[in-house]
Order: sequence, then structure tokens, then C-alpha cells
Amino acid sequence: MKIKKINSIEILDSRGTPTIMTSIELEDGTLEFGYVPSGASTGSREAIEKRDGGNTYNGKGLDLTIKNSAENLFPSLIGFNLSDQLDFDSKLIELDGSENKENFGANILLSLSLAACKALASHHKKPLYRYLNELAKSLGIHTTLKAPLPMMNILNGGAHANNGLDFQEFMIQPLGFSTFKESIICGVEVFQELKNTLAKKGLSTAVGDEGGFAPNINSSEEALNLICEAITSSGYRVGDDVTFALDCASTEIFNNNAYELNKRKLSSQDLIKFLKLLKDKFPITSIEDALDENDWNGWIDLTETLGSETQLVGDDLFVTNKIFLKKGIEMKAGNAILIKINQIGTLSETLETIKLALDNKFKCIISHRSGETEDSFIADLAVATGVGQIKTGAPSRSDRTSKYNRLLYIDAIENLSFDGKKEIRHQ
Ligand code: 2PG
Ligand code: MG
Repeated sequence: MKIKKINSIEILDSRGTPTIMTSIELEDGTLEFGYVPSGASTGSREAIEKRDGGNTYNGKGLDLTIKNSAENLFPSLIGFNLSDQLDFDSKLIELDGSENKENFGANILLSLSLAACKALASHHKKPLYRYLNELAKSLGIHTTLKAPLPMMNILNGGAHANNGLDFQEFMIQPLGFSTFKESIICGVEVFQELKNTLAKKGLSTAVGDEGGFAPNINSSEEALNLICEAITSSGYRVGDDVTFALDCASTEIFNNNAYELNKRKLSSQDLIKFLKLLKDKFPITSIEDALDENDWNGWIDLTETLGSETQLVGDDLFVTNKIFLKKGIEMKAGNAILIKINQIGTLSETLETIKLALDNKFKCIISHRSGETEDSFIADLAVATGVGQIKTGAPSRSDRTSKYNRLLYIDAIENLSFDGKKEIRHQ
């Protein structure tokens, strides 16, 4: 079915920063939309998010970027026979012609790629997750529909909050349950109890960018102790029902060859030791970006030290890009990858990266960005690829709950399988 019309609009993300929504209309009247998220703690090797510069929206406007694409890219796509996602994405990559999508911008390309995918699903009258599941299978990803174990960021620090916490995300994984719904209920109850716990101690219950609390505390231990208290007082067992996942976002604290933690300068080895000690005290099942995006040797040591018992996730390290993931697999740096579609800029490349990871026994976690829209595409993607985990913030604020709500819907309709403990390596 041929593409009849394409429209891109500058809209706002959850931080009030401009982002892109693109509609694709097919000749049969099918009309679908692609929405693009945006990060704050971005990896330097991510595909380029193009912005206008200038004064509007502090240089973050997108009108010129959109105008450029409307004049120089969209005309080449009108009349394109949209029958296959891979063909369409290849066309986008070819028309952009650059290594890192800097020509038109990965944000423009992704909005087109996602709108095309949703248009194909609608055209074939299939729910998005089913269409995506078929697409994943056609790419050689052996999968069945599955509900993902949530990684809920309930306490925020780093670049996402204005407090003294160096690490960016203190997440919970409610894994001791046999259904997705029970896992969500636990996550929500712990989140709400954490609010009471903080309030009782006179700490702020205002929330950060991803809906988690951002109290003015200064250490990881304090953060994890507060969450332990909330888990216990909401009637759940620390470790058995709920484990912890951290995103250290260490690229953000790496300066002049040292990691700055609590105003102290640490080497990679010191930081690995610190994480090991933290792990001895708390049931931490997953650590993301424990080290800087260029500290490959540190990552190898980290994986040797903690890799047999911890999920070690590369976010800034791999930026959803096959090239860097391949390097990590070969060097034995990390054992899991965070999947963010806007880091690479097309859906097909995202699926190729997932395939490479799964083929090499790397775990995949489908992820949001800190700047999100109301769109819930990643919920469908997580179910469709069956990778087993999703990271999409606290169960609070519509930009985050839109994903959980979509998952609750798919789960209710499809009666999805769920096995939280199995998803976590080494459990
Ligand atoms: C991360 C993400 C999402 P950002 O570091 O994993 O939580 O943050 O989108 O700001 O890169
Ligand atoms: Mg991260």
C-alpha cells in the first residue's frame, strides 16, 4: 500500500521539551503516528538527535528540522510502497546517507519508522504487539508473546533529580510473582509506601523526571535502606518478592579519569569494589552503566568480578548499536543491553540489535527515555519480542503509566505468561 501523506509536528515531551510526532497516511486511508522520546543522560555514540539551535525553546526547537525534512526527505517517501518494515527503514537510512543519522536527524527518522510500523499493523488489522511479534520472528528472533518484568525507578538521582545522589536510578524489580498484574500491584504498593516512609522522615515526596521520588539524601545506602523499609512495611519480602536494580549512569560522574562519588575520586577498581560491597548488603540483581561508556577495560573487570551473579547492563556503553554490542560480546564486557529505539533511530536496527544480543545470551531490557511522550509503543515492543524485562519509570505520571497501562491491557486480553524470577540471570 502506497504512502499518500506525511506530516511532522513539533510537540512537547514530559519535560516540556519539543519533540516530534509524525503521521503517515496510506492510500487506503490508514493513518498512524510515530512519537519520539528524548534522553537527558545520553551516550556520546547515540544517533544524532537534530535540533534547530537559535532562541526558541532555548535552542531545542524543531520547526526548522521538520521543515528541512518536509522539503528534502518526505517527497522521496510519498508513493513508496509500504509493505515491509525493513525495506522502509533501509530507504530512510539510504536517504539520510550519514553514519549516525545526522543529516535529517535520528528523531525525524525514528518518527517515520514507528509511524510506518503502526500503519502496517493497522493496514493488516492486527494489534501492534502481534504485528511486531511477526516482524521479530521474520528477523530470526525466536519468541512468543510474554509479559516483561518491570524495572521501576522509584527513587531518582543523578541527572534526573536535584539532590545529592550520584547514581541516577534506584529501581525495584517485583519478581516473586506468577502474574504481571501481581508484579505491578507490588510495585505500586511499595512506591506508595515509600512516599509514607519519606514523609515520616520529613523528606520530600516530590518526584523527578521518571516519576520516582527525589528526596534530598546523599548516599546509595540511604536510598536502598529507605526502599527496604517501604518493601517491608508494605508486607513484601526484600529479595524474595522484590529485588533492586541500579542505573549508576557512570558516564555522568566520570571526569578526568576518575569517578566522583560522594565527593571522593574513585578508580574503576574502587567503584567495582564499592558496588560489590553494596551488593553484599542488598539484593541487587541488575546494575546498568556501572562504569563510563569508554572504560572498556573496567567493564571487563566488572564482568569478571560481578558478572556471574549480576545482570550488568550496557546503556551508554552499547547505545542499542550492533557495532558496540559486538565489541562488548567479544571483549566480555557486560552481559545485558538496554534497548532504546531512539539511540539507533529505526525499528529494524533496534530488532537487529536485539537479535544479536539474544543470539549471544545477552539479556535485553526494553527502555523508555527520561523525556517521554504519552505513546506506549515500547510496551508492545517488550511483549512482542518476549525479551522479558521493561524499564519504564515509576508507576506515576502519565508518560510512565501509559506504558504500564498498555501492558495491563495486553496482559488482560492475551493472558500473557510471566515468570519474574526466570528473567533475572543467576536467580
Ligand atoms: C537511562 C535513561 C532512562 P535518559 O539512562 O537509562 O532511564 O535516562 O533517557 O536520560 O538517558
Ligand atoms: Mg541508563
